[in-house]
Amino acid sequence: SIASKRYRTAYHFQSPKNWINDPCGPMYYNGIYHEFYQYNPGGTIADNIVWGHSVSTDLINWIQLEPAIVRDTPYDINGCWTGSITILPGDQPVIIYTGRDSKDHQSQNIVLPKNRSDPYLREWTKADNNPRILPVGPGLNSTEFRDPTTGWIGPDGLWRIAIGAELNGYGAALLYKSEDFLNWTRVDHPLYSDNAPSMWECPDFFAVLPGNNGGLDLSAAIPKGAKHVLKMSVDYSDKYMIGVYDLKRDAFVPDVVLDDRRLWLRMDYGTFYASKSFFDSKKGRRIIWGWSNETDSVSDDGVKGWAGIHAIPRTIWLDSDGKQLLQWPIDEIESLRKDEINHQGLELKNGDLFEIKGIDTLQADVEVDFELASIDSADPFDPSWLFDVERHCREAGASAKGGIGPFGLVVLASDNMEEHIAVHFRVYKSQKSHMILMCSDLRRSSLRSGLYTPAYGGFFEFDLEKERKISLRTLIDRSAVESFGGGGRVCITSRVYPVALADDDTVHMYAFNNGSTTVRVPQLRAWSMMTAQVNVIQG
Ligand code: DQQ
Repeated sequence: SIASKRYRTAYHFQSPKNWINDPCGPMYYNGIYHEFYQYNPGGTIADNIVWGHSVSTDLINWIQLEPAIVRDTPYDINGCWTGSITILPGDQPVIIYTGRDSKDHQSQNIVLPKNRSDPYLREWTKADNNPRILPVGPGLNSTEFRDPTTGWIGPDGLWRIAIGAELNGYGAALLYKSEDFLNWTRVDHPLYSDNAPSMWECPDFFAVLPGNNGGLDLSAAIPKGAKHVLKMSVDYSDKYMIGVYDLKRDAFVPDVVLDDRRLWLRMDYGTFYASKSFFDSKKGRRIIWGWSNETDSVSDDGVKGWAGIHAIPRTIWLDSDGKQLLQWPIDEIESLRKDEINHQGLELKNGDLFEIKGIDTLQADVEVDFELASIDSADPFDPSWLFDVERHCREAGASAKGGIGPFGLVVLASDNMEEHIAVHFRVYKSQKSHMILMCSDLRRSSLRSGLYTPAYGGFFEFDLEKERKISLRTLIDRSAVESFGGGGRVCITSRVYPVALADDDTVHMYAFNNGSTTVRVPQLRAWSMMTAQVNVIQG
């Protein structure tokens, strides 16, 4: 159908058809990037999952290969679920993934490339003596035991991995040790666990340096001053903690422990789940991939013939104050830019709507700085908003009149504005400094019904005395709108299905300000984005 073609993203990672979810085992090996992913080869629903496999030289254009791991043994007959890749000494890549048997019991299994001299590593072989790790031992639930991490070497020279689990009913990243990556023993305590009911899916554990966007390889020596990050997928979102890896206790110790999971930091405040990072030895950076689910209906997905994309790979690092992660689309994505437009010295007064013309509004990259002449009229911040930021985005919507803001972008807007998405900021004065609210409001994104259209939002702290400019970058790719606020402090991935887009009507893009304080835009740059070769079926 026409709709299926127009909603299909042009430069995000996806499969030509069928269902995909979690990224699994991203890796750079012998000059090639590999992306593996949860994939249903037979349909657009989450079922019959195998490991899809694609390769790339630039993380933008991809070639889809045959699935790397399929359901052909009793321990994974019900699904080859999420896992990771570790490159062992001697350049030996090894996959560890979760097999799900006919009774939904989960186990961890090892897979090796059949022929390491095949540049694409097309074929993979399951170890004979799988499963390697069974859900046995005190406190475990055999149906909530999955998603092993990339391995790292501990102080005793042994390999470690963490496995997502429910431990005595609480969310946990279990810790396992091994000498040879084949035989594993469970450490008597988890790497870290929650003190409230949950199951942690897809844990990710990695090291970062404050204020340094170079990445660290977890299997190499970790420099002094580095911090560790533990990410878990829980409550439909990817949350993380920053802390230290206490080598004596062999445990992760967060800098801040918050009992209420609503207050935990988030990788992304929109549709973004099951993310996984890897160390890119080609460019010395850490890259994170996340899954962005469709937010239309299951039957829409059937009509489209595909479901699920991966967010644009992002470089991820730690802010200089060590308090939160920053994320930014990998530089490679800029190679798709064309038709640059550039506006300087714009002034947005209360009620102004400035149309951004001259680029493809369906496939675009926009970078804009908002500069505040005065910060006196910022409304006071109420910390209770942090418990439900989406609710606050609904109340303090783009048309509300605040002291400073809302200001931002309106994208994928129909002629009469009946459909539009507002990505905007609002500035509040808090005790210490300023708190910036960033929203991606999807409530008017489509005239269609049956879509999930929340007003996503997150807060970040900002020193407005020091830096008067708040930056926004938004990548628009048909049904995906991915925004990065304050240099990557808050990221929001949104999925949208405007009727105007399906009908091939003209859609518009604007910068706007509805706050009482005038906002200057020292620079606004925007580009059309070319279509990448993403897993295109070779003719
Ligand atoms: N998806 C996988 C599981 C994982 C979940 C199954 C997270 O291994 O826990 O497709 O999205």
